[in-house]
Amino acid sequence: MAERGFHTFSEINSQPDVWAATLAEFQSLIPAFDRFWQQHPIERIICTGCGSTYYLSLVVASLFQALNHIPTQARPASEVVLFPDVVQLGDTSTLLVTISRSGETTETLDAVEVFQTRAGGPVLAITCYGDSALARQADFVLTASAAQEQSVAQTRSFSSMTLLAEALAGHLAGLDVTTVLRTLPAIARRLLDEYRPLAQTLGETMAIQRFFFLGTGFLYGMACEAMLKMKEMSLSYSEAFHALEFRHGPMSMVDEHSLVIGLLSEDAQRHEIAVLEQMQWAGAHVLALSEKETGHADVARWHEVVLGSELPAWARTVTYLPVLHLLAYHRAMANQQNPDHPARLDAVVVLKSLLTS
Ligand code: F1P
Repeated sequence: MAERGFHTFSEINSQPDVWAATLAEFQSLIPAFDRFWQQHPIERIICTGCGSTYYLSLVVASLFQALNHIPTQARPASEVVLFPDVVQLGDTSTLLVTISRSGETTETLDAVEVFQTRAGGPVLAITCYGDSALARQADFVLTASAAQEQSVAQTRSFSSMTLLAEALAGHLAGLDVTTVLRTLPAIARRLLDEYRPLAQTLGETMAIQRFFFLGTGFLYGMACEAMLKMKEMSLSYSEAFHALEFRHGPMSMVDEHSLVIGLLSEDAQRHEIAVLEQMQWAGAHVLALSEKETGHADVARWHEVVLGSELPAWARTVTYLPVLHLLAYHRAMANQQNPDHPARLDAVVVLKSLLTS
């Protein structure tokens, strides 16, 4: 049996190579995707998934809205199945984007069935398994085959499917995505090498007992995913909020045993930093992930990850993850957990179909 955390650690560190392979796979799928897109005049999109892949749906929806100006909403697959009228499934001009690492999660498969029966629109699947049940149900499949994993918690699979979504939204916006995104593997390598010591130190600081992940815009879904990684891998108290929502109640939980992690945007950074400063005054430790230095290097209990990607905000979205994966991994190890097999979790939730009476 592999050493505790072996798979998670190697999957986190393989992200630069796996991202490069994912971009190459995307490139090879572009001609077929263009044909699919031309056949289906899309006016509206619903993105769906479960757990991590629901959080990825939030990211994908924000990308489609901002880059492609297509009205898009993200819903957990169970909501699509159980509350189709609340979701409003639409008609044949609606595209369902289903996201699932395994392509075998019951609720996600059920959501496709409900959508196909009630709306009749096309289904696009984003998955790591091109031979999965979801892939067979879908009209078009984008795969990140190199990102398949042995660990229960999604790391490189999530980031690689994020990359596919970025590439898709960029391509639909008429951008040469291969050129824009080609520096991402090298950026991930640098971030993993440069910030592993910081992630390890913070992960092993047992005086920190609560983790709060804050993000806005494209980055709210990423904050949710980072929160889930911390919870799943290390069984730690971990929550995610829209950055400015944090003042409206949740901040009452902050004390000197808290780490407040800000995934800083460029557009709203001044407001996000004000929240982090307020939490630092309240005694919290702060970790700011930002494209450029924030000028807080000398502030007590303030730590920083400088992304330095030189990419537009949408393309940079995925770069926030690798260091936060390391943070969750090191806290899991310090908590004597095995991040490869988190307690009470399976890699896929397979249930009796929600549609059977
Ligand atoms: C979704 C998921 C994971 C979660 C857990 C159970 O799987 O909810 O996000 O970490 O392991 O499954 P999938 O549909 O993306 O394969």
